[in-house]
Amino acid sequence: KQSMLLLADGLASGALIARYETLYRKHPELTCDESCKPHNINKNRYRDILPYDCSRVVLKNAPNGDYINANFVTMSIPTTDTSNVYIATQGPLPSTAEDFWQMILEEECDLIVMLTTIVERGRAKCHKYWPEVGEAMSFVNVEVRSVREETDESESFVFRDFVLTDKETDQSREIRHMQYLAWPDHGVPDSPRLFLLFTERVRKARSRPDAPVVVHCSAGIGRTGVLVLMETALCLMEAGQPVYPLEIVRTMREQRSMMIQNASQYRFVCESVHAAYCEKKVM
Ligand code: PTR
Ligand code: PTR
Repeated sequence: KQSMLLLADGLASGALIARYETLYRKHPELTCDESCKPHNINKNRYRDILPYDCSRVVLKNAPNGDYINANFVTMSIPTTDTSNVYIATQGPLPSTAEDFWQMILEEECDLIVMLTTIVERGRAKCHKYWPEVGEAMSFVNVEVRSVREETDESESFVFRDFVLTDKETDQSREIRHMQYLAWPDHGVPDSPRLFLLFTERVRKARSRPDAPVVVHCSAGIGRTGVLVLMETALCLMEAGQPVYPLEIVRTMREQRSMMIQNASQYRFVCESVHAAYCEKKVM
């Protein structure tokens, strides 16, 4: 409750945003050396958005080397004995879609959250790394089949089901894909209500807390950071723990640089947290 009063005050006075602006966008001591090696450099969608070496996802058995622009982000929820694990990553490029699926295979992910569209304002933001319903995409180690696709009644989200097959063992499993449509990069979602609804659906779709949920947008920092902060705040509230959004951003940025791209995204998510609190009064 105390932390919610602070949050409301900070939003009203602007102090919250001022403090956000003082945070390091990138941890000064953490290196990103792997991402800049000559054989990896073209695997980055943006030259200025690179994963820290210490938390990067290292591929084990990929045909194209062990590098992908992705970081593990672990958010622990005090007193509950659980941590939510995410893999925050960029929107795959045509040349890295295979690495993306290899990562999902190796890390045993069963949920992908996509917060971008394929094209925004005429620019390519993400490669369409999945097949049409009824079709399959095949790589060296994996095959992906799309079995279902549905748009929700608000036309803001698309939900898909894929079947991923490990070609070596011939074992298959289902992957859920949840896409948020109306959320341009550098911007905020159309409405806190829809965003909250989407975040809650993501939470329900999590199979186990320790199975990493893959979250990506175009660069994998701005919108991805907003979603991770929101889910973390909801879990903290449910556990009756205080929510200090700035601390959450700091923790995220120790694991992937620049998470939550700008002050308007930070303001939006703080307002959404406050709105969720007022709706539930769970603390
Ligand atoms: N990188 C600059 C920024 O952060 O503002 C410029 C920039 C802005 C780059 C928008 C790309 C942007 O998105 P789009 O590719 O959709 O224009
Ligand atoms: N160089 C790009 C820029 O600053 O515009 C990188 C970038 C692109 C950063 C998109 C963030 C972006 O948003 P998101 O992480 O939400 O896809």
